[in-house]
Formats: sequence, C-alpha cells, structure tokens
Amino acid sequence: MDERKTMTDPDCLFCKIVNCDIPSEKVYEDASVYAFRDINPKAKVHVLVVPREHYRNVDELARADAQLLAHIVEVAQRIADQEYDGSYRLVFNTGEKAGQTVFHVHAHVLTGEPLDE
Ligand code: IU
Repeated sequence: MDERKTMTDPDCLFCKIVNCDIPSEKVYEDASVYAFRDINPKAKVHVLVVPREHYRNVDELARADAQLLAHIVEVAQRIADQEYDGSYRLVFNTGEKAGQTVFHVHAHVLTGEPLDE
C-alpha cells in the first residue's frame, strides 16, 4: 500500500475541512472526496471538490492515483447536473504563480450561470 495516500497534514486547512474540524457548506461527499462551497465565489455556483487524502496539487494526484482524479471529474459533472444544466468550468490552480493558495489539491467547479470566456 502507498503510505502517503493515507496521509493527512495536521496543518492543512482542507484536511481540517474534509475531516469536519472546520465547518463548511457541504455539497457532496463519499468515501474518497468532499465537496463544499467556496467562501469567496467567483461564479453563481462555485464548489471545491477535494480528495480526502492530502496531495499537494493535481500533478501529484495524477501520478499517484489517476482513478481518484477521474472520480473528481465525475463529481464535478454531478454537481453541474444538480445545480445547473450540466455545463461547468473545471480549474486546478497549480503553483503559487498560477494562484494556488491552498496546497491540498482541489478542483474549482464554476457553474450556475453562463460564464465569460
Ligand atoms: P486556490 O486555487 O488555492 O487559490 O483556491 C483556494 C480556494 O479556497 C479559494 O477560492 C478560496 O476562496 C477558498 N477558500 C475556502 O473556500 N475556504 C477557506 O476557508 C479558505 C479558502 I482560507
């Protein structure tokens, strides 16, 4: 078994959110992911889909567990189906200069209204 997959970072904000140590507005959860509304929404619906396991960014996740990454995409689609018409934008900010501020991989699901290009 890959030991790092079970890792939780005690100092990580999103580890605390997925463990419900910090409150959030939950949209969806299952055994491997947790989804909640972004506190600073950039669209009418702005949900973050976060794996329960701690990976620093999408590249680290893709290399370690491609199935889990595919599952995050499935969950994004499910949220867009539930909250809009199935259209959505999926963003993984990766690295500080790309705007990543929380270093626990998360998919931004932007939906709920027509989006500018
Ligand atoms: P980023 O891609 O790392 O920049 O995204 C982090 C997101 O986490 C950002 O959109 C914040 O508004 C959001 N967020 C949150 O939803 N709850 C929090 O307590 C904190 C940040 I801090």
